[in-house]
Amino acid sequence: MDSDLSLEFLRVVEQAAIACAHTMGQGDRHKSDQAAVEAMRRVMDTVPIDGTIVIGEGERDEAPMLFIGEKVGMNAGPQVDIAVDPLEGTTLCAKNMPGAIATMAVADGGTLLHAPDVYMQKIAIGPGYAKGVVELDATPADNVRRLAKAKGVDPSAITVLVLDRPRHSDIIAGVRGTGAAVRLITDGDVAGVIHCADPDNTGVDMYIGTGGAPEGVLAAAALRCIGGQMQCRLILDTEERRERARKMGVADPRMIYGIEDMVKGDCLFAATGVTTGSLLSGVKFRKDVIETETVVMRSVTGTVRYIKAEHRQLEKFHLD
Ligand code: VTB
Repeated sequence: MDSDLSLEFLRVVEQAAIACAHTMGQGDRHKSDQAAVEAMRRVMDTVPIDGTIVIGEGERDEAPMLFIGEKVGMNAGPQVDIAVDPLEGTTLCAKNMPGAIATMAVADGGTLLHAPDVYMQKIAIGPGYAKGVVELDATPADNVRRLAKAKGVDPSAITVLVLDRPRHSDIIAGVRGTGAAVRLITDGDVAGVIHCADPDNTGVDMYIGTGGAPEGVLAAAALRCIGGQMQCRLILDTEERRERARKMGVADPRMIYGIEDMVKGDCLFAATGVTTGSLLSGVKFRKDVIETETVVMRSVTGTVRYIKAEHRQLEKFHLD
């Protein structure tokens, strides 16, 4: 991870986003996902890395490409762990709703949490707060009050982002009970967590809720680069899930993971907007030009780059 592979991975997420954006609004989320996966896989193999997918499209027997354990890259250069979500928010893309992204994170080999594809409880806030100001096991109301106090504002000035699911009704009621605002999203909690890192622009102070564990590791990689706090716990509520987690190296099924437990060293995070959201603009197909917006973050330097690109050589996108 000493060498800066930002530009290489920029191309990987751009191509994945463009491929699935082509299916945007067609109502077929599997087709959208497949387009992103195939493009990501193809471009990944042109990058000079010896990569292993640790967070991917599923186990070897359930995913044809980008499965957990799959080797990717040119088999040259640094040994890296790779987490991918070629299309985070498949439904958002299929329905042409805001906030779908193509995303990935890269870190030194052996440093990313190998999370099974189960649910994960998550809480996240942005940078600038004392460690532990909010806690996964505190009540949502408590966390709002603690965060408001640390920020020096009334709870009514706090906004909490929550995935709109029936399982979150207590969280939503608890937050609202303090006078704080809840912002609901239908999908896409990788971007959701990232919103917390820039409350002045996004209006979001905190993320609370249960979403996918793979998405949790990707979000942790982003916060490792831009700062912030996160606490997570895998939901291992059946013997089968505990066994799957054990096989991936999870010794304590009740463990609370901080960012450093999920991303143990330096990392790179990249995401391209597929549909326009509050984090990134989506792919735009103009006459003879495709426009994209990508964010690339590096923890080594803390640099965050927003890259707007105009692609003119359209043959390379393999669009029919
Ligand atoms: C979560 C969230 C994702 O799907 O995995 C969610 O992390 C799944 O929750 O961002 P449900 O099973 O309740 O749909 C996303 O929203 C999109 O993949």
